[in-house]
Amino acid sequence: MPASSKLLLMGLVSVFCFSNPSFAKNYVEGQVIVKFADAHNMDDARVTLDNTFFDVDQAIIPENGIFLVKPITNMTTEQAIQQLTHMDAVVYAQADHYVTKRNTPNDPRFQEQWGLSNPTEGADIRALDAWKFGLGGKDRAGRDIVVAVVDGGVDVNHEDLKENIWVNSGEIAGNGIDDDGNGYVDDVNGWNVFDDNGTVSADRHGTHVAGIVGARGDNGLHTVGVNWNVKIMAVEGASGQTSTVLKAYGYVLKQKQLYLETNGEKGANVVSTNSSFGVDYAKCDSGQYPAWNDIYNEMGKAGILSAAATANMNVDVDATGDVPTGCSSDYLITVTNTTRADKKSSYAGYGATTIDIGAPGTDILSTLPGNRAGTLTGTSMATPHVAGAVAFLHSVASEAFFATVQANPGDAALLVKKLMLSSVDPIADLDGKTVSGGRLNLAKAATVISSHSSEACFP
Ligand SMILES: [Ca+2]
Ligand SMILES: [Ca+2]
Ligand SMILES: [Ca+2]
Repeated sequence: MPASSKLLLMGLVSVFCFSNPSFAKNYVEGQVIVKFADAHNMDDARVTLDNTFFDVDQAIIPENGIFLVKPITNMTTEQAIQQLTHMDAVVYAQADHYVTKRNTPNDPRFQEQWGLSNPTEGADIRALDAWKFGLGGKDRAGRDIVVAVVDGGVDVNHEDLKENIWVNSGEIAGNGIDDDGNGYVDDVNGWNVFDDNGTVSADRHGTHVAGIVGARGDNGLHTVGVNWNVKIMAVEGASGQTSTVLKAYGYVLKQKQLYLETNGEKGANVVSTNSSFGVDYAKCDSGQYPAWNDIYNEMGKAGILSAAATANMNVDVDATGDVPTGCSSDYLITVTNTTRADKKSSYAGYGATTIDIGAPGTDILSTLPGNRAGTLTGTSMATPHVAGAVAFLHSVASEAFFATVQANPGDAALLVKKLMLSSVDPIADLDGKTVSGGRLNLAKAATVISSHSSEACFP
């Protein structure tokens, strides 16, 4: 399409893109629920509507005179309600509104998870409202959505995580053979870079992070993640040397590329990585750290948006530098830590051009090794809210967004980032200190991504 046509199309489409969703029709067009005064079966109801512009479609509760009525001429539902309401035989007429299941999880410690939902105080990511759109897990084609937790390991046997741990279906555990031929022997749930094998450690930090992304929801146990359902790939290799981290990301990239090349037969449908490690005071774009932007760009082109935690110090990363959160790759989304008072933590980095977004990271309850749960604080806890959100948004996205995922996964990754940054709740303490000026609002982002009808609709 010539650029001028595309611009024109964008102009036309954008008219429909950013209407407040609360103004969208919340009822079924072309049908009305009617209560008749004296009609208690289909025949009587039909007789009542003889010589009108309406017909009875269904008996709802005929004993109480309640039926579903449809206009037989061209009129809006509003006009139909108005006309029906004025008939003597009609007690009332109302629209057939959509009813949403209220998805409040039964996990016993959910009430303590202020970062997900805290209606009285705010400062949360509005997870309860987001879960009206879905609970995470699969994309529109029913394919598992995977988040790679690159950390010190994950307790893959934790009772609140094990159902949400990624399993490499082509790999047989413990037989010393690379059954799926992906270059990694016995990589059943991920990879351990330190030991060069498929056995990941039950690390405290990584287990907490994994639970924020996706502790199993509504299973009556412990906590709930941003996603009730998701697949977590455990990649152990988050410290030591840059080469260690590159091997960890290399595993993730390989699995996603295999997934794309084999149309899902092999590999894993990774859409985000979570990383909370780095090199303090390092200037990523100084020319001394080219491997970092390179790996984020390569993963990004394969459709992986990488969430990275900035420094746990009250420093301006724009000035001091930080690797990776000062790196310029478009496929990085960099995160600082917000508190229950909806302020930036005084122990967290910031940067008007380098740090993208805030997310709850102070006193965050999540899973800990040995079937436990507990509270930790840091940018490390903020970031998995964002990595988890990326996965969640893929699970509730519109058909148009999914078409982009299939045609160009890299574009889709960038769209998710733009969408998340443009749908934050602005908070004063992040104004001028982050790119977005706000804290993640999952519900707002879910509303936008689930309803957009065209790529041109994205900001
Ligand atoms: Ca393998
Ligand atoms: Ca094997
Ligand atoms: Ca749970």
